Formats: sequence, C-alpha cells, structure tokens
Amino acid sequence: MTARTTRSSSAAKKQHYLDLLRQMLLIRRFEERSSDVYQVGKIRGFLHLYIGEEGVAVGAMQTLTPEDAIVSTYREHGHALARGMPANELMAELYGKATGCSKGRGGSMHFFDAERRFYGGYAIVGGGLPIAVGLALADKLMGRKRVTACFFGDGAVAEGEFHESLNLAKLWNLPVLFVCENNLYAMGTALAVSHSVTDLASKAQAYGVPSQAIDGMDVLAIEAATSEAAARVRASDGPEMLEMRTYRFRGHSLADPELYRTKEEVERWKEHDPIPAFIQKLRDLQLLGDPDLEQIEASVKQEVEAAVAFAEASPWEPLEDLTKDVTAS
Ligand SMILES: Cc1ncc(C[n+]2csc(CCOP(=O)(O)OP(=O)(O)O)c2C)c(N)n1
Ligand SMILES: [Mg+2]
Repeated sequence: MTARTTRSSSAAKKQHYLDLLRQMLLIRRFEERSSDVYQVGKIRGFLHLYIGEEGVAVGAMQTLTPEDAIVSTYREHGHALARGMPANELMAELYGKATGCSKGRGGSMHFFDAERRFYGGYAIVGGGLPIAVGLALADKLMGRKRVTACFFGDGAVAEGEFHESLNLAKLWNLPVLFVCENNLYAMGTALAVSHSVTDLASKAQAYGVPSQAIDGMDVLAIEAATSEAAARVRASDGPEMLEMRTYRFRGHSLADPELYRTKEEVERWKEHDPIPAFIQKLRDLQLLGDPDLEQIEASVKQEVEAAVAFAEASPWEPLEDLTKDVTAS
C-alpha cells in the first residue's frame, strides 16, 4: 500500500466514524427536542424515546443497501433517522401534520417510507416479525438478493410471533436479519420476570437460526457484527439473529414514572452511554478534536431546529381529506 492510499483510507475511516457519531447525535438531539415539544402539548399520544440505544440503529443500518428492507417497532425514531428519512418529515409526523412521513396519520409509532423500504413502525409488540418474514419471502420469490432487517424488543421474544417467524424464516430459508434490542425491560417488566431463559440469543438456536449476543452500547461492535451477519444472510438466503444488549435511559414512554428500576441502575448504565463512549474512543484514536465535535453538534442542532420549524409551519390535513385513503380503492 502506498503512503497516499494509506492516507486516503485513514481519511475515509475518520470520515466514516464522524458520520456514525453525527447520526447518533442527530437521533439523541432529535428525541430530546421532541420530548421538549411533547411537554408543551405540541405532540400528542405516546412518545417512546430510543435514548441510550442509538448505537444499535446507527451501527446496524450501515451495511444495509437502499434495496434492503427495514421493519421496526413503536420505538423507531432512531431507525428512521439512521435509514436517512428526513428529520423534517419525521418531526412533522410527530406533530400530526400533513407533511409527515405518514401524512400525519401515524404519529410517533407509525413512521413509514415505502420508497426507502422502511416498512414501519408497529405498535403491536412482535407485530413486525411476521411482516419481515413476508417481505423476505416476496424478495426470495422474486429472485432479489435483498436482506430484511427486523428490529424488535426483548418483550417481543415472549410473543408467539417471534417463535412462528423464526421457525418459518428458517424452514423456508428466508433472508431476514432479526435484530433483538434487549434493553432489559418490556414496559415495567424486567427480563427475568417474564423469560424462563434470559439468554435471548440462545432461543433463536432452537429453530436452527444462528445467533449471537453483541454489546449494544458499542457502535463499532454493532456495525461489525451486523455487516458480517447481513453478508451471510444475503449469500445464503438463510436468517440470522443478533441480540443487542442495550439499555434505555428514559422511561418506556414519556408517561412512565419508572417505579420498576432504581435511579442507581440507570446511572450505572449511563456510564456506558454509547455516544460519550464513542467520542472518547475517537479522541483516543486522535480522530476527533474539539472543532470537529463543535461542528457536528452545531450542524445537528441546526437540522433539528429546522425540523421543528418545518413541523410548526406545516399544515394540518384538510377536513375534506378525512375519509381519503381509509379504504383501498
Ligand atoms: C401484543 C401486545 N401486547 C402488549 C402490548 C403493550 N406493550 C406496549 S410496549 C410493551 C413492551 C414491549 O417491550 P419490548 O419489546 O422489550 O420493547 P421496548 O419497549 O423495551 O423497546 C408492551 C407490553 C402491545 N403493544 N402489544
Ligand atoms: Mg425491551
């Protein structure tokens, strides 16, 4: 390797790492701001924040191509931003405005963007898994070499859909990458209270689906594991599962008094916050200086403020459109 290629590959590496950091910060600041406007009544309904789990969406999304499909849950703001859905459309959706990604009809839990193959946003726990299997079946029948990445929580592993979906995906060898976001709680129910076996990755193996547990607070470990697993899924058409061990720093939704866990536990996990941890790693590698960080923070702030302004200025859906798109014509 020449000195020039070494320099350009290390510049590309630095650029990539800064991009990962920017994406995680965008999710964090977008959600902090959405929490502010929720408190003053601009956003109605439930708001489930992904704060603490940003490394999973950002790390996992890197290997997916525009042709691959994504299925998520009601905690999907991070997946949508990491997929490249515009912050403007997402904030407008939270506001219920007509310019939102689901025309303001879905709100926080129902982001959708068929063009980017982002197939929701599901409020039903485990509801996304059979849909992911169906998308992968369609791709396989059409002879398209695509991966469907399906994100779901530890709570979904206790649902029948998890077991039916892994079984069928393996039986029919469908290209699904199951990504379990194990944040140790399903609403106020701790993992050990609802699962007889708390090693969730091992449950996939009961169906012959290869699986492994990954540190879900380390964006680089997530990126590496996902890109290897997705490559195998793409090549073999068979499913795999990754269990991302992570933690949410906020309540289940903004309406959660958090009586089921101690403040000390939350503080302990915050020591593993994926964003400061990654910043420290980049500083140690001498890939991030104060001006870089200030520039990223400023550009993220600008993007989030522009999204709020866009949502504020956007129109509501007109009354005469109320029955439009309710039934298929
Ligand atoms: C089928 C179904 N049962 C119950 C609920 C109520 N509910 C909403 S979120 C949730 C917890 C799910 O936890 P998990 O899958 O771990 O996801 P997390 O919220 O931790 O991201 C429950 C039980 C629901 N939405 N759907
Ligand atoms: Mg959970």
